[in-house]
Amino acid sequence: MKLERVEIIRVKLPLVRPFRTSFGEQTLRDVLLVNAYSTDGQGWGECAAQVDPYYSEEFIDGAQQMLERWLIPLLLAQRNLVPEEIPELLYRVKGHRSAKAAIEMALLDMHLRVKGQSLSRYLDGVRDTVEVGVAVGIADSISELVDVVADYVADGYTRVKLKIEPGWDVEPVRAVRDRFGGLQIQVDANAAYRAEDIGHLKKLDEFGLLMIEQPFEEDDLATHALFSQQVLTAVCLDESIVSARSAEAAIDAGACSIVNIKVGRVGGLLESRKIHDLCVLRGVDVWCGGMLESGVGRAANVSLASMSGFTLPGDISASNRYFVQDITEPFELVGSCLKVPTGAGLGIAVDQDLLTSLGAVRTHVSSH
Ligand code: OSB
Ligand code: MG
Repeated sequence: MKLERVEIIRVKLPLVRPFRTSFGEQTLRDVLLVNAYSTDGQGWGECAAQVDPYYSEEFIDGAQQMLERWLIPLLLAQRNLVPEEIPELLYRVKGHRSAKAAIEMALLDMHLRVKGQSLSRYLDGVRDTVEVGVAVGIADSISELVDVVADYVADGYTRVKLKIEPGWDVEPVRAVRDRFGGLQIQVDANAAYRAEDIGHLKKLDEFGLLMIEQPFEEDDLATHALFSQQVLTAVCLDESIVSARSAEAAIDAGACSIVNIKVGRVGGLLESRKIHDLCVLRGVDVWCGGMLESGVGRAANVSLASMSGFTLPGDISASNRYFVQDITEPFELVGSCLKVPTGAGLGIAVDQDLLTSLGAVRTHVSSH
């Protein structure tokens, strides 16, 4: 296939509830979509980068620059684009993984739409529904947190992830555990702790958590390994895992026993598949993380999570947990699961009229 032009679309979607983590609070999702066109058809991708460079070094305006100036021109110059070769073509550009993931997603979607094959089928998915959970932000008070969790439990969620930070950890977790005995609970610190907090974090062992996600800094495998030896709860890495190679290094170092796979963080669906395959080989559980995606990125996440190694519920909640109105058909909770799209490619349609009415800003990139 020959890439002819790409449209980058930016649109802001307000969140139904502010989302607070150790690195800040978000009240809206600043969405960047990529719509790629070839002679054969078109496809969609979404960039997972956030507004601020607080989760990782990427930020959404920087990702747009990267796509416009470097990544898309590089791909427009190819006479024959084969999706499997995209990571190698983009390798020359250092980092900027979520920008790379966005254009790779659009080209895979385009390729699979032409082939008439779903992304799940392409990835050898084995499930037609996937178990999901919900990520719960830091609240103003413990009673407010318990109320928010109660709403999600009423919706059907059976697994919650509580965001923690120093000063908001043992007591909020205790309150949720006391109130919801059978609920699966895990916590995510987004790298907010240091080695001297190990003793304190070990107090979380009494709550039977599914895992503790990324307690320490992203480049600090040593402290994660030390902590893993001392804590009973499973340690999961998010920010530290940026490639299959870094996943292997983390596993070899004993830094984690669970890996969170995020398409954007690792540079695309193809690298995500590599990490999945590695973890299956090494007996490490994986699950699909989320970055507050719209229906486009959500479709990719649900399809990825249909692969056999995704044995833990993903941070892939129903659309209405994030937005009043999504820009695709909404993903809805069925029990505690989402349905895997079966249509070709991502299996979703983007509502172009809605994008326009929401004031979407479009930038065209082509070689002429
Ligand atoms: O650490 O998993 C994270 C959102 C933005 C940046 C980082 C993270 C998150 C989430 C959101 O936890 C999970 C979701 O999309 O539901
Ligand atoms: Mg995380």
